Amino acid sequence: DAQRPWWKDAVIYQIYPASFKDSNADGIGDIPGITRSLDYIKNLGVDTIWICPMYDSPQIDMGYDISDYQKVYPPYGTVADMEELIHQTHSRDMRLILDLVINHTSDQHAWFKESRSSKDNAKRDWYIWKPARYDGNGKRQPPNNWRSNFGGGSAWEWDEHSQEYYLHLFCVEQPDLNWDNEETRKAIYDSAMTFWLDKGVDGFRIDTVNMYSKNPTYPDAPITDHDAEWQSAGVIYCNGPRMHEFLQEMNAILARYDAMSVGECPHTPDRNKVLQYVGAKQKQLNMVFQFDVVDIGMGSVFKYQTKPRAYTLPDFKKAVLRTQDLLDGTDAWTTAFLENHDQARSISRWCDDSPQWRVRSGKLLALMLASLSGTLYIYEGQEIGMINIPKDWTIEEYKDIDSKDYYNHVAEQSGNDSAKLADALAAIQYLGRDNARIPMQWAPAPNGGFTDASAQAWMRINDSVTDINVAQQLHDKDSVLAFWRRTLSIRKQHNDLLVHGTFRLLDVENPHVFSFVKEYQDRKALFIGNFSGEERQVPDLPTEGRWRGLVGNIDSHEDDLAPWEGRIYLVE
Ligand code: TEU
Ligand code: CA
Repeated sequence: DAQRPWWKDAVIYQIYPASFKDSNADGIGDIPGITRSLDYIKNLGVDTIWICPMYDSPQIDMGYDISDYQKVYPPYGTVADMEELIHQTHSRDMRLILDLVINHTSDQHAWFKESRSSKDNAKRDWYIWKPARYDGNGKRQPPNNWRSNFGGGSAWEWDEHSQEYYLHLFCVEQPDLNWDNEETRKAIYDSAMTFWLDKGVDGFRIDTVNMYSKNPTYPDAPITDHDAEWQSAGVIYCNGPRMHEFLQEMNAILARYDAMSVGECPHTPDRNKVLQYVGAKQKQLNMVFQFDVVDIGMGSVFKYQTKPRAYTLPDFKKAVLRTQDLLDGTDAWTTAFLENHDQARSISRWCDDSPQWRVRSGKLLALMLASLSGTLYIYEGQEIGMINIPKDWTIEEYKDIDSKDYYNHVAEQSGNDSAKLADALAAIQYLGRDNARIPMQWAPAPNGGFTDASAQAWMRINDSVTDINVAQQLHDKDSVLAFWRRTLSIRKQHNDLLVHGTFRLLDVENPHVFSFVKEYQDRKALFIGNFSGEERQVPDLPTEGRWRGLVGNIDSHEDDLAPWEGRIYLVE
């Protein structure tokens, strides 16, 4: 179909600059390291690259706290390095999208420094400032009970100097911008969007896209954690009244450059709400990342759960269905992904990362993802089957503010109770964002080939690097890497069916086997995956014709499914 926009058929590879490839032996990944790895990425069968924030930043939240949109964080390189990366990407017929982080800036951004300097500063209203409330005892209180996204603290920070609170939905050093101010919006568009679009970037992954418009009354969140002062408030501060207006405004800029957009859409389980963002006629976003799948098994108060794996396979299937059925009878578009820089590794989370099963598990997930409709996203290292941080690493090895703040919160609440802290560490090992953020495993060499043998890598290399790395897999036709390459080429070959087909879930309540049909005009494909470590019966195949095996993650001619076996069939 010649009318299809390029981003629908794209396979997008996400890069975390700090951890991808270090080119100058300072132990930190960088832009030239990405540029030098473009052929590796291209050979995988990827068309587009998304890089996480590479802007100047104090790095309190790994670059999601931006102090200057028009500069590159010096350890990563320069604007000239970015121009070279854009050029080299395009010359390989690939595209590049950047992360657009505009719900908040760093507190070190010049705008915020001005804003906090005094109540009558011209940029005061560029951020969200509110006076204190005073309780019955005359004690100063923030404007409401919202908890920030990290740790257990308030989403409001008292500014001693100007005697007001400012809002920070994430960490204290990430003040929220005031989108209701038109001048602020214009400055955001010019400095964060147009500057880079003029340099040739092909679009943006838009951070926390549904948080810009806040409910003007700033209501208290309902009490879900009775022991806590501050309450989780995502459903209150997401999807505010002016969201659609703001996004249409942004979309008009993106459209001038024919640039794509994918927005991150947390706290939005309602299909109709999602459709308002991604319906083609709404002209807001091309697609969003829904959180239905990755939020499975997370706690409602804290995402970190002391009892991991609190979910069933039917929960997983139904969540996948909610992302797939966005296409059903609509003009909307969707995404398929299991990993990113905020999530644990998919093999560890959804399958079995033991040496016995992890290769097969990685291939099973590749087959499943490649069969889903929408734009497909792969996160660095997923293509070689990287797994979570080992269980014996101590909290000192973790760097992420989200995990650290949670751990400190538990320490404080429990008075350093060692059993509670051990639980917290286990929960962080299971769901922590650092699982995705440790260095890319390039080779079975000192520092995993990520940086020079003599350098000090900014984060510890996963001990599994001796068995899981690019160098070995490039020469192994049975590797996870070889399988991803093959699977992506099959996806391209059956593009209509696998990327654009209608999704029909089968056998929903089967607790071990996941199966679904894809349909496009008179063509049909079927995915079957055994999500368990035991043999399972193949469910009754739908009766609509003769099914022929197209590809599987093991060579099997058995009727039963082996542990973690996956297959795709086509109707003859
Ligand atoms: O994440 C926003 C988000 O809603 C979550 O996935 C968040 O990471 C989670 O609540 C933490 O437990 C985006 C970025 O992807 C994330 O890396 C940033 O930290 C965050 O925005 C703030 O910019
Ligand atoms: Ca470097």
